[in-house]
Parts: sequence; structure tokens; C-alpha cells
Amino acid sequence: MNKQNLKIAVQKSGRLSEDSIDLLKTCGISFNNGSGKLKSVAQDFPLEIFFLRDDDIPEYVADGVADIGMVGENVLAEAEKDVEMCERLGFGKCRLALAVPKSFEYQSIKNLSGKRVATSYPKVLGRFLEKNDVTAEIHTISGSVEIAPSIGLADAVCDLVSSGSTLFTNNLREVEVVMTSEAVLIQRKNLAADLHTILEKLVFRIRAVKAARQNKYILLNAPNEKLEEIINILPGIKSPTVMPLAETGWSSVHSVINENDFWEIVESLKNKGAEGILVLSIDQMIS
Ligand code: PRT
Ligand code: ZN
Repeated sequence: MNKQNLKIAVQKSGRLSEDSIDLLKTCGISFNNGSGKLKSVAQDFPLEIFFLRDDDIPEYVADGVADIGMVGENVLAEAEKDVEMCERLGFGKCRLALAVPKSFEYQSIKNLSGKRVATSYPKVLGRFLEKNDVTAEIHTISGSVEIAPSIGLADAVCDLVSSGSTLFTNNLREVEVVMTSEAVLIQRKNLAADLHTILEKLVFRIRAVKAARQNKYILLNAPNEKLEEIINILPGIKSPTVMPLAETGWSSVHSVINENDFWEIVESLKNKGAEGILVLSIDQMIS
């Protein structure tokens, strides 16, 4: 009997494509994603990959054309489709923000009352304005939102921001965050039991990759008289592994540290007399 594959929709080409494909591959799933491909079947995992425009992904998942999908929360919020979010993916981070020309005297969101705001996210913006009790004219445009004020099409914009340089070069100033966003894994409702089992396996692997990306494996040599102080600096999953070195009076210490504290920890380790510090990336981390 032919076993069913789980069908996943990912962005065909754009800001989320590379990270989506890279995440699946780091999960140990191999497939051909050669340019122009619309669909691909994984060789070693029961998964079929559909390459689509990001805006279409929530609808395809809601309709059951795909079982799951990787998409930005911003697209999901705008699409208003009946799907479930099952995992945050940790990439594609950005925020949907309101911005005004630098000359606009902005004190509060009330200043947008009666103004024209250009956006590609009319529904999300509409809900935000309503929540803040502001009535403004929403102008829906599909691209290059940031130029709308300079060509006289709008008084303000509501667009995605990551570094802020697009706003800056267009003489705009960010004034409100409407929502923050990252790529998420979504699933359709009422997934059949066998497909759900495959999804659970995939989510298990994704979590292991995410945990690994947030951590580093560290190895170092420590003089024994400093061992206790050095161990105290290292958090580790449980406690660090300590092994004697061939050279008497020295030990080798292995541990896992969070990427965020990384430089601070390495600096204090050096100050305490640690030597030969090696830092390695982790592929998967299963707790
Ligand atoms: O063709 P398709 O419809 O699939 O792609 P698209 O053109 O609609 O989307 P794409 O590839 O541009 O973005 C896909 C997703 O990436 C978005 O839905 C967000 O979830 C996420 N993302 C993360 C971003 C950004 N960061 C981002 N900076 N999407 C767009 N931008 C744009 C923004 O619109 C603005 O023009 O980048 C500019 C701002 O960037 P900074 O760095 O100058 O602030
Ligand atoms: Zn799109």
C-alpha cells in the first residue's frame, strides 16, 4: 500500500525561501529544490514540498491542498484563514510598523485620525487602528509602500521593517509597532492521524535544530586550581563534563552555552585562566 506523504508549502523565492529549505535540510530531509521546481518529494522522509508565493500559503493550507506550511506571521494575520500555528521557526524576524515623514509632527497615534495610510496589510492595520480608536483612510498598495508619502499618495505608511534602512532612506520615521513577526509553521485543521504522526516527527526535529542553533558546544583546558571557578561560569545542560588531561594539574572541560551569553562567558573564562578554548556549532540538540 502506498503510504501518504505530508505536504508542506514553503515560499518559492523570497526572503523566507532559503531559511525554510535550509531548516528542512538541517532536519535531515533531502530533496531537490532546483530553480523553477513547483513540487519535490523528499527521499528519506514522508514529505512532499510545494514551492508557492507566500501570500497563497495560508489559503492552500486552510483548503487542504497542503497539510502544513512555513509562512510569516504577518501574512498569516492578514490572510485570516482557519489554520493552526504549531511552531515558531526563529527566522524571518521583522515588525509591521507605522511610519511618518520626518516632518510630520507626531505625538500619538491619535495624530493619524483622518489621515491616509498606505499599506499592504489593510486588515491587520484596520484592526490596530480600531483597537486604538482611530479612524484613518487605509490605502492598500501591493509594493513599494515606502514611497507613497513622497509621491503624495499617503500621509503615513504601515510596512514591514527589519533593519530600518528602507524607512531611513525614504525620510520616514517609525512611530508605532503594529505587530512583530517571524516565520511560523502552520497546519490545517483535522489532520488525519497518520499525517499527524509525521508532523510530530518533523516538529521534534525542528525543535532539536532550533535548540542547537541557540547553543554552542565549548571545550577548554583549565588549570585544576581554577577548575571550580571556571565550572561556576558555565551553565551546561546539567553540569559540565570534566576530564583530566595528560599534563598533570590540568583538566579538559566540555559544556553547552547559550549563544546570547557567549562572548561574556568566553571573556570570563579567559580571565579565570582557561586556555585552548574551542567553540563548536551544534547540529541537533535533543533534550
Ligand atoms: O513573491 P512572494 O509573494 O512569495 O514574496 P513577497 O515579495 O511577498 O515577500 P518577501 O519575500 O519580500 O518577504 C517574505 C516574508 O519575509 C515577509 O512576509 C515577512 O514575514 C518576512 N520579512 C522579514 C520581510 C522583511 N523581513 C523585510 N524587511 N519582508 C519584507 N521586508 C521588506 C519590507 O517590506 C521593506 O520593503 O524589506 C524592507 C524593509 O527592510 P529594512 O531592512 O530596510 O528595514
Ligand atoms: Zn508575497
